[in-house]
Amino acid sequence: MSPLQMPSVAVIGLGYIGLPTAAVLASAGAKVVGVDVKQSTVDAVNAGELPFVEPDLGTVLAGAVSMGTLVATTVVPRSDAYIIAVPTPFGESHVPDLSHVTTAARDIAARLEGGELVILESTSPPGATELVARTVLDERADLTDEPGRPNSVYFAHCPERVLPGRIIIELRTNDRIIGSLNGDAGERARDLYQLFCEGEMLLTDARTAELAKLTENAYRDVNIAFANELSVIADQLDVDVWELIELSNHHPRVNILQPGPGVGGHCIAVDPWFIVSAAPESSRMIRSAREINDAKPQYVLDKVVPRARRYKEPRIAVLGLAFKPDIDDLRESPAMLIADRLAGLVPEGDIMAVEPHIEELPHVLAAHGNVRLTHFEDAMRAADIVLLLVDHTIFKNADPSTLTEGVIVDTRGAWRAVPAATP
Ligand code: SAJ
Repeated sequence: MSPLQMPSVAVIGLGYIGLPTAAVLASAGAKVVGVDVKQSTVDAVNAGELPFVEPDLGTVLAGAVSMGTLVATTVVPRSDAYIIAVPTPFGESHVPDLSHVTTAARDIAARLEGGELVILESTSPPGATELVARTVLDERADLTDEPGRPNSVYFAHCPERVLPGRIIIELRTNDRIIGSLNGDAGERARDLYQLFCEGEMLLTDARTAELAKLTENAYRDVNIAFANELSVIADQLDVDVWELIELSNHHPRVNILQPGPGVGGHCIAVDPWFIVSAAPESSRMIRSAREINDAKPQYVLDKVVPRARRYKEPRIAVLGLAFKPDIDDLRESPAMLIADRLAGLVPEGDIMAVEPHIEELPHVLAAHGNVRLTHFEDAMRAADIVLLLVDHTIFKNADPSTLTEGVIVDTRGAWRAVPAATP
């Protein structure tokens, strides 16, 4: 495509997905306007600076901003295509909250002239793309979703499936599911994503695309729940779960994932609830998996707290706060939840939180008064109890037997000699 034929694209929501998508589209030459409600995010992006940590994103962003193909603003502009990448949290009783999506749809509606493509990228429950279309058309009686007319608007759902820490590479190489709601919306979306994505473009309808994304994360959640349930069973039967899984995984058709202190992050712990909420009677296994994984932090506490209470003033090293290894992301982290509850349950304890990827203790932990951010070696030297919650490489490479004489609770199997299965 020549620069003159390049589409203009507005990306609504400059978070973990919207910003990288805007940056790779702009570096491919599209004229991109990133939109966010937060002025500080808009200012950072316009200065070519990253509002959060993600490998390689800084370079792509700075390049696009200096080329002039990416600018950020708080107001939705007129564009050929719109990508909605706003948060879709769940509210009371795990019911999805689509208010950010409908607000974005209304903002977009005000700019449409006919002929545009509106893509929903946010992870969404089945029917959300239809909701976007309905919201737009309710606002604008002069537009239609009947294809082929000058006043037609085209709607599609293209869920993101990138792994935090590998977003830029996976945006460019992962296959994309593209769900069309009307006319040739799918083909139009495919042409847009092909500007930066070398993966296969898998065209389907919008509902299937919505459910496919949720299915992927629910599948992983169910598999982790199996490992977590197994770890509790093995404990009861006095069997080493890590050895058990390692041995079972030698079977050619068995690949059990790794147990841990629970499931964190903003995706796997959230998305399965969207399926449960859409089909509550039929989602028995998916719901149980969520409950099993959500119960794991309390199981860990039930192991640690009685041990801590044997000491007058227990010194407890809590290793790791992030939601998974070698990242700084604390969102929905089971390790954070455990550290927070532990500090409350053992008020006389000295809780030494070790998280090499952050510089300041999160407010929720600092507020306890008995939690301090501590260097790994210092915490190991001083601890009566060592509670390993995240298998950061720095922890895995240490030899715990030389570091402490206290009690070790290793929730990740990081200090086992037996190599673990690939998670
Ligand atoms: N975990 C375990 N045991 C394991 C594997 C993971 O306890 O064997 C835990 C991790 O410690 C972490 C949580 O699960 O707390 C989730 O981590 P993850 O690496 O499995 O996944 P996320 O949340 O970083 O990213 C997922 C990915 N989805 C799948 O692998 C199916 C990613 O591709 C999605 O794009 C992302 O969710 C998303 O945005 O939906």
